[in-house]
This record gives sequence, structure tokens and C-alpha cells, in this order.
Amino acid sequence: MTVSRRGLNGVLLGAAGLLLGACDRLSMNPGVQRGLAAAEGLTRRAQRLVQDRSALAREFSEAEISPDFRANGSVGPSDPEYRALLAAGFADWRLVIDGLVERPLSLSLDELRGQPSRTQITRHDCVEGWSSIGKWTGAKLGPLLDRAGLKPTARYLVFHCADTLDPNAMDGANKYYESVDLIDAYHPQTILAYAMNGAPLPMKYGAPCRVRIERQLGYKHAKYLMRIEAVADFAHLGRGKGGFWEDRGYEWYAGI
Ligand SMILES: Nc1nc2c(c(=O)[nH]1)N[C@H]1C(S)=C(S)[C@@H](COP(=O)(O)O)O[C@H]1N2
Ligand SMILES: [Mo]
Repeated sequence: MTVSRRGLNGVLLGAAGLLLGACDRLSMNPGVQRGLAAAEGLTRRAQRLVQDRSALAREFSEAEISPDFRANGSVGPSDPEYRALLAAGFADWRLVIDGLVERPLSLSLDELRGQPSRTQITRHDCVEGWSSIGKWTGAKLGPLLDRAGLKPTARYLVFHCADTLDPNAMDGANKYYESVDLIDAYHPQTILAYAMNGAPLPMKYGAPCRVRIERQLGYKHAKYLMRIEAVADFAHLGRGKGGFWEDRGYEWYAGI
């Protein structure tokens, strides 16, 4: 379903774009009226699919929570900075929100817990072909971005993580990072999760805080969050593709 939805979306947007391009050039010709009408219909359908991005991901019942949620990728970062934060019970951990914002933020875990929050039971879909259902509680990202005040030039958020997943990367692109556009950033289910199944977020799931972006595949859900940077583009980060796995061939848009 993931692939077909994404495929259809692309086809419709592409077709509408082509027709609109043609109509622009031929708009003086009365013979294109039918073509214009068709283009408008296609555009409306494409638009509906785009708007569909704000729809909520399905939520599940307590009984459906996976007894053994899988963990993937980094499960216990050995980075010294992370180890020091962990040893102090994350008392010194700060989540920084900066980049293209009017008022950069630096939030302790307690401050994050004091923000407007949301709890949701959702299914995590990894691109490797497994899914698990978990209950997540976290600060809603939208209100935090409003507090920081995104500058008009901000188009994406970059999630910088504490863990080195590819220590052998010769070009230094070894840390985990991810990015999303502002539609996903402001999606009502996008939260900075500090609790899972009613307990503080365990280390293997990204302690002390990981992002949940419920309309995207698993690799977008950055764990071990340290910093959220608002940017105009991400060409200068890592290998320029917007994420650790994107730099290694995965698609940037992983919508489900
Ligand atoms: N920092 C960080 N975030 C990460 C990863 C990682 O290795 N490091 N792996 C990603 C992948 S591929 C998946 S499927 C999920 C796994 O989350 P889980 O361990 O809670 O199942 O985290 C994503 N976020
Ligand atoms: Mo994944």
C-alpha cells in the first residue's frame, strides 16, 4: 500500500504538472478548453492527495501494544558525550532548537516534560519489513516551533542524534541524522517522545528523547535526539541527501 500510494501520488502530480505546462503555452487556443478542464480535475485530485498528508496515522488500543517492540540500528550508543549524559541520568541533557529560528531554545528533560504533550498508540513500520505497536508520550513539536519562531526561510527540520552508526565512514558522515519538511514537523502526531508504554524511554529506543513522525517509515524516527536545526536546505549536511540512510540510498520522502 505504501508503494502504490506513493506511486499514484507521483503519477498524478506529474500528469497534472505536464498538463498545466501544456495549458500555459496553449492557453490562447480555444481548442484546449477540454484539456484545461481535465488538468483542473487532475490538479484537484493531486491537491487532495497532498492535503492527505495531514491525515492522522491509525491509532491502536492498549491491547494491541506489542509485548516485544523491536529495536533497530543503534541500541546503546558508545559515543563518550552520550555515555556522560546517560551516567548523569540525563540531568545535563539539553534539547537545542536552533538554526533559522528567531528565538533558539535549549530545553532540559523536565522542561520538555512540561510542554503540551500527546500520547498515541501507533504502528512503527521499518523499511526492512517488520512492524511493532507502541505507546508514545511526548511534547508536540508544533507548539515548540512556534515558541522558537521559524524564520520564513526555514523549509526543513534536521534532527541531529548522539549516536555514531557508521564509525568507518571515511568522509566523516558517520552520525545518525534525519530531516523532514514543515508539513511533517507540524503534523499533530509529531512528538518528541520521552516515554514509551508509560515508562521513561528506554535506551534502546532512543533515551532520553526520540522523535515520532507517524506518517513516515521507521528510519525517519530519529533516536538519541540532541538538536533540531531549522534549515533552508540540507545539501551541506552529511552526504547531502537529508539523512543517514538517505545518504546510503534510501528515499528522502518515506511517507506511509
Ligand atoms: N539515532 C538513531 N535513530 C534511528 C536509528 C538509528 O540507528 N539511530 N535507526 C532508525 C531505524 S532504521 C528504525 S526502524 C528505528 C528503530 O527504532 P526502534 O529501535 O525504537 O525500533 O529508529 C530509527 N532511528
Ligand atoms: Mo528501519
